Amino acid sequence: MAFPETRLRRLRRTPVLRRMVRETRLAADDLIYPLFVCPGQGVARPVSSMPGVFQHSVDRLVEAAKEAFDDGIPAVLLFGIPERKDATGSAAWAEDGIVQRALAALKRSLPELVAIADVCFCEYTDHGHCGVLEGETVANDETVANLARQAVSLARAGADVVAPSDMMDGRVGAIRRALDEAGLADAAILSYAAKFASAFYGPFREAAESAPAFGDRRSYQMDPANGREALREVDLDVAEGADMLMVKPALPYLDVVRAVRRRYGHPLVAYQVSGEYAMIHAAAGNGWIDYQRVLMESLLAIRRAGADLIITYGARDAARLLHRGWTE
Ligand code: PB1
Repeated sequence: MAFPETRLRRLRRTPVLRRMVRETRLAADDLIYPLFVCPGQGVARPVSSMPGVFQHSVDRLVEAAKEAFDDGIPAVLLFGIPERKDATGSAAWAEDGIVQRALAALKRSLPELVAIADVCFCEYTDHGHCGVLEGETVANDETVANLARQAVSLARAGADVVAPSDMMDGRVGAIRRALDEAGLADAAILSYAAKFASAFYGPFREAAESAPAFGDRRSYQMDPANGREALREVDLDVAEGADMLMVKPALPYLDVVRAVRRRYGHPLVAYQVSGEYAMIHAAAGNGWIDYQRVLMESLLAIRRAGADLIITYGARDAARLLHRGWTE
C-alpha cells in the first residue's frame, strides 16, 4: 500500500513513538575513553586542539578514569608520553614504563575497569615513526619483534587488552604467540585492523607528541582509497588471532565499518579520531553547529554502520548526556 494509506510520519508524531521505533541505540557501555599519561605528579596539561583532553600524570589519570567509570564507561585506552625517547622506542617495553606504571595504578584503584593499552612506538621513538628504521623505512619484522615485547610488558603490568596500532604485517600473530608463551593467554588483542593513513590524526600527534620527524606513515598505514584491501587486512588479523577488530578513523570510513560488520561476528570497534573530535569542537566554537547534538549524531551514525564500540574523546560528554536521558 502506498500513500495515502501508508504514512510513515504516523510513527514520528511524538517523542515516545519515535523512541519506540528507534532502530539504533547508544549507551555509555558502548564507549571507550582514550587517555594520555605523562611523567610527573598532579599534572593535567590541556591539549589545545582537543578541548577536554589532557596529558595526565598517573595520579590524575586514575582520577579521570574513575570519573569515567562512574559515568558508566567500561574501558579506557592508554597512550604514553615517556620520559625518554630513542631510535627503537625501548621505553615502550620498560618494566617501569609510563604506561606500565599507569596500568598498575589503575588495577590497584579500579580493578573492574577494562584497561586497554595501545601498542606502538611513535610516542617512544626520537624520529616519531611507528617502529625501527632501516634508512628511512620502518623495518617490519624487527619492529614486530619489539611490538611483541611491548605487548607482553603491558599485559604483565595489568593490561586486559593490548591494541597494536602500528600497522606492521604479521604483528597480531607475533603478539598472540608471545603473550601465550609468557603465560598471558587471557590478555586479549584489539587489532587496529583497518587503519588508514589519515589526515585526521593531527591533534593526536600534538597530544601524544608523536608526529613523524620526516616523511609520513603511508608506507605502513593504509591508503584511504582502498576499501577492499581493508577487508584483506581484517582477514589476516582474524586468522592471526585478533579478539576484537577496529576500523580507524570512523565517520569518513563508515563503508568499511559496514563491510567488516557484514563479514565478521567479532566485537567491532570504530575510533572517532582526534581530527573528527576537534572538528566538531571547532565548528561549535564558531557557533556554526551544536556540539552535543553533532557529537551524539556522529556516534549514533558510527553505531548504525555496525560498530559495537566507539573510541571517542567525547566519551565523558556522551555518557553524561545519555545518563541525563539524551535520546535525540
Ligand atoms: O585520535 C587519533 O588521531 C589517533 C591517532 C592514532 C592513535 N592510535 C595514531 C595515528 C597516527 O598518529 O598516525 C597513532 C599511531 N600509532
